[in-house]
Amino acid sequence: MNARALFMGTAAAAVMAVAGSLAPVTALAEGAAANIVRAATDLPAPLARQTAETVSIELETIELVGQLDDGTTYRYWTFDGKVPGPFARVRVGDTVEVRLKNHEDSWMVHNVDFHAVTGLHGGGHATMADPGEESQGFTFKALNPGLYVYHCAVPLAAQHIANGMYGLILVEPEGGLPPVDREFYVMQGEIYTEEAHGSRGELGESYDKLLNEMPEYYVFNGAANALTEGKALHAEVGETVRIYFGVGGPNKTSSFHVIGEIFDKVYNLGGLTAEPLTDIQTISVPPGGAAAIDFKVEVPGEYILVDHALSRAARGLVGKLIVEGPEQPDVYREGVPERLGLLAE
Ligand SMILES: [Cu+2]
Repeated sequence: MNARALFMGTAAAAVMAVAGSLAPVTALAEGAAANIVRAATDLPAPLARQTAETVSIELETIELVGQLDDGTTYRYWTFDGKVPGPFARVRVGDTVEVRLKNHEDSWMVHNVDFHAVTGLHGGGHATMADPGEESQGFTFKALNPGLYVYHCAVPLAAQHIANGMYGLILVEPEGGLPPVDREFYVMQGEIYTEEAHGSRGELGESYDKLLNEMPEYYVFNGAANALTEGKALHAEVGETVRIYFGVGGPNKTSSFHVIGEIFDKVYNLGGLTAEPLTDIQTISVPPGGAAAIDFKVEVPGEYILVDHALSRAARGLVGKLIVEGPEQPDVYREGVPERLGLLAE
C-alpha cells in the first residue's frame, strides 16, 4: 500500500483549497493566504485486512501563510500543507516505512516523531531534514495498537508544534475497531501570536507567550472556528459516529466535550485494547495524547464541539456537528405539558 492509499482524501482537500476556502472565515483582501484547515472527514477508511503488510508513509513539511481567523493570517509550519497533518492508518504488526521531505521554501529544519514508534526519538533522529532535503527516513514495526500523536520534534519542539506540526496515526488492533457510520478527525492546538487575539493582518509568533503558555488562539484543525459552517461535521439521526480526537498542544490539556451529547464509548488516552469507558460527558486529553470517542446521534440539531475550559471558545475553539433527520420527541422535545396546554382536558 502506498502513501496515497494511506492518506486518501489529501488530494481532494488540496483541490478544495484551490477551488476556494470552505472555512467560515472570509477571504482576505490580499487573497494570498492558504486554507490550512484539514477537513474532519479527511481520513482513510478502515483497513479491513487480516494480515500485516509493509506500508509507506510519505510526509512533506511545508511552511505557508494560512488563514487563522477572519481577516487574520499566520505563517504555519505543517505536514503536507494542512493542520493537522494527514491521518495515518496502519495495522498492528505492519512494517511501516516513513519518508520525510522538507520543502525547498522552508526556513526551518523539520522532522517527525511518531508516538506509535518503539525506537530512537520515535523516528525523530532519522527524519531530520534541512530545507529542500529528504531525510534518510526509518522503518518501524507497529507493535502496539492505539491512537497516537505524531509531531515535529526539532528544538524548540513546542514552537514547531504550536505552528501546526502535529497529526494522528491509528494503529488498528487485530480485527479493527467496531464499525461506525461516520468517522471524523479532530485535533486541538494553541497558537501564540505577538498581537492580541482578534488582531487583523499577518500575525507574528511570540516566543515569550509560548514559554509562558499564554496562547492568543485555540484551534480545532488549525484555525479559529474552523470546523463550523462549510467544514462542520455532519451525520444523520440514528447513525453512530466516531471522533478520533488528539491534542497537538503544545501545552494545554483539553477537556473535550460535545454540547448536547454523551459519549457512549471512550477509548481513553487512545488505548484500543482495554474495554472502553462508557457514558462519559467530558474527557481529559493531554498534549501529545488522544482518544477515540463513539456515540450515536439520536436527535437532530447542532451539537457544539468544545473544550469545557470554555474561555477557550472565545479564542476560536468551537466546532459543530450538525445532525439531520426527523425529530425524536420521545428522547427530547422543548416544552412541558402544562406549558403547552396538553393538560387542558
Ligand atoms: Cu518542525
